[in-house]
Amino acid sequence: MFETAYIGLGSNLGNSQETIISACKALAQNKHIKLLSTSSLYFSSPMGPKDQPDFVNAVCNISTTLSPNALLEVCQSIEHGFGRERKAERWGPRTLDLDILLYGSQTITTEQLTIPHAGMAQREFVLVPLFEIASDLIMPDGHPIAKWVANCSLEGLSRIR
Ligand code: A4P
Ligand code: MG
Repeated sequence: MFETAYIGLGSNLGNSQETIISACKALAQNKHIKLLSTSSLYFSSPMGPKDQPDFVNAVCNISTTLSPNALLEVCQSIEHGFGRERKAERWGPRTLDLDILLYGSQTITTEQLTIPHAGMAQREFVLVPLFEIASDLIMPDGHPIAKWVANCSLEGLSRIR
């Protein structure tokens, strides 16, 4: 069974723009994943500790036969392949972060996974690229994504390409 999922990509160490583009290609190369669309790249001011470089963020839309947990494993192995080291500091700098934002219309709360991704409702660097590629999306609370975008601050966000 194919499910539609949205993945949020973020990077603020190394060549972040190249990393994000390559990570989308890596997702597309998985035989259980079809890459449907990718947003523009955006610069965004760091959420959390401010003494770190700006992030590059994007969102992509995939269709997949992988279960949510299997998709998480694929995402983590791609992060690892791009040199991601997990550090103790919360919200610190990273070469690549892949978050599963939405998986079909499922709500998941397990130790490994929270879907919809926690905090996405307040994150302009998630909502704006998501809106760009899925402007008609109905969010899990039943509201259109446009309403979520209207309710978040767009400060510190700029489209790159
Ligand atoms: N996990 C739970 N739910 C999910 C999900 N939906 N997708 C678990 C992916 N992973 C999920 O993640 C920690 C654990 O979350 C995983 O083992 C997985 O089982 P992580 O990637 O190791 O740690 P993290 O990303 O540092 O932690 P956290 O709290 O998820 O951080 P966020 O929320 O990803 O935020 N500022 C800007 N401008 N742009 C950014 O992209 N990103 C962060 C990180 C901070 N500030 C930012 C940005
Ligand atoms: Mg993460």
